[in-house]
Amino acid sequence: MTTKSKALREWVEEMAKLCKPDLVYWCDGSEVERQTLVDQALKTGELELLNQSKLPGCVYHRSNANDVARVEQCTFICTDKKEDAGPTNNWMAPADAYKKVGAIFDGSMRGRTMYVVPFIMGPAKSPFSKVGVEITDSIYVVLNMRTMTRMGKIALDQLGESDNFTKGLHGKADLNPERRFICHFPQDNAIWSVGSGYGGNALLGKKCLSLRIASYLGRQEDWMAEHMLILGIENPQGKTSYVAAAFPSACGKTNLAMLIPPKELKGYKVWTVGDDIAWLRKGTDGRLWAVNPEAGFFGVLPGTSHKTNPNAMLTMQKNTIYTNVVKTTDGNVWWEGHSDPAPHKATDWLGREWTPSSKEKGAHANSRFTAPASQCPSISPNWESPEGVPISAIIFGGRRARVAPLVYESFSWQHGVYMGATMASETTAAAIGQTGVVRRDPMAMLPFIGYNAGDYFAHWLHMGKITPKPPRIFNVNWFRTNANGEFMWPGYGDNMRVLLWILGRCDGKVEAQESPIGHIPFEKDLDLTGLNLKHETLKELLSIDRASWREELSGQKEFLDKIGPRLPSELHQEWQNLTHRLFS
Ligand code: OXD
Ligand code: MN
Repeated sequence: MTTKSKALREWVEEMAKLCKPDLVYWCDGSEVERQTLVDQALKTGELELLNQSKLPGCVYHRSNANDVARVEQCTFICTDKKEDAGPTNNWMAPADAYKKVGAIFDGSMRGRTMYVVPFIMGPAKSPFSKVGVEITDSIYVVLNMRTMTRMGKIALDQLGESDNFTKGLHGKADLNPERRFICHFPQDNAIWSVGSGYGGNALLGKKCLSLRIASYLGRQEDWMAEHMLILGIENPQGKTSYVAAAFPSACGKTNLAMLIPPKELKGYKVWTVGDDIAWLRKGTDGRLWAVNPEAGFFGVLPGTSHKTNPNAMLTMQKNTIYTNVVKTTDGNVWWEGHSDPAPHKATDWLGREWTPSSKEKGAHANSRFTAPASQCPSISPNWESPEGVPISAIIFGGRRARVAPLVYESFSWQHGVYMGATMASETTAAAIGQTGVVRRDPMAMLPFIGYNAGDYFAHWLHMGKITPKPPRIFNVNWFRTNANGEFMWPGYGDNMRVLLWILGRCDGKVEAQESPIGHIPFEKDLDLTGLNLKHETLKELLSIDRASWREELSGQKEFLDKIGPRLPSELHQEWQNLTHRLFS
């Protein structure tokens, strides 16, 4: 394969000089190439073959035990000035980072092949899309990138002679957590990631490019890169409206993106556009349009079943990479929360013998599937539309036991930005051992904002000003509990009922009641047909507990103060307005 881009050729040569691989291989994205790479990885044990009659085209990968999640403590934004990275990011000066990480890359690919992986984030030829090139020494990474992006020749064709591409260098080196760095150089449009093979750290198209670097580029170019799913809701008359939604991890984003409406809501259908990332820009009609820059799903497995997410289960029946799950003796896969009963005898994610009576869980809590989006039964016919899909509503959400009602709508774009900026989620017992710890996660972007968070909020305000018909902004909470700590809302497919209220608001068809925190539904306006929900429960789900909100106010203030001098004054103003409304 050859590239017409001189800048790309020179950069690859330079990186090869640094990493000193035995061989440099340019990926074309073909099927023959995929097969060759899989065969090689099977030989070295980097991959294992699964049962091809049950799971055609599927392979299995075990991570190094110390390398199973994103590592925020090793993730850096490297800008000339520390203030440009802001208070929510780790910072290193670019020269220091290149020196420190360069020393680890130096000679790290001796005895290995260096794969050059050109890729497009966004549909080919879309005005939204961006070309990146990832250099890596991991076949697992190449194969994941092949599913998660438009990879190979198609990307070189799109790049042509241009030098406008994100330069991503990735190497496993010795997988030593002490020598693990995920560095972003927004001013150079570059990423250096070393010492990890885990998806979020190593698939540079995903969080590194499509969120951290893209958020920086979006600010310069008047668009937004957000940690949001995108879905379409088709009504019985055949009209489809789209929403984008941001939730912190462990709040069911992939499930919502692939929702199947309850049977009582006849004639409605949900179409999946994306489950993790949205790029949004103003369309010629003055609305905000969104694309999903990814081409696949990299989803969490534990808890995924035919009950919780049938579409995800069907998506991953073929051509899927399974990472860190239980592998059965007949080459099948299983994880905690799977629809099938646990296998009698299997190996766990660490390769140890595992039975249902084993003390430890068989699948890692962050075990994953990588599957092509095109295989999802609910994939939207417009998911690769170059102009994207028009967004009617932006939805923020988190896991809040008491504070947030089931759904409420902001008074304005500015108030909606405040709602997003002060978003939070409470930790679950399973994750941390202590329940109810509130973690602020603005727009679910805390680990992904590629620059100063104060400037990021200002950019949100700016986008509202330049977009004549911006989406309405909502907040949802599927996780409200009653006095006994039990969830009050059934969640999953029934979340559709809340989405329909949201669309009713967007279409101007539904009235709402004003409360101190925003517009909340009149009980009669939520379609609860077929749902056995007591009237008192619904009332409580929609209620606002002023005492908890007053406490919440101080948590919000504390967080805003941490953002420092670049926090837009509008957000201080919104805090004051909210305080005033809650105390009046
Ligand atoms: C995440 C993910 O960590 O999508 O948010 O993997
Ligand atoms: Mn995510």
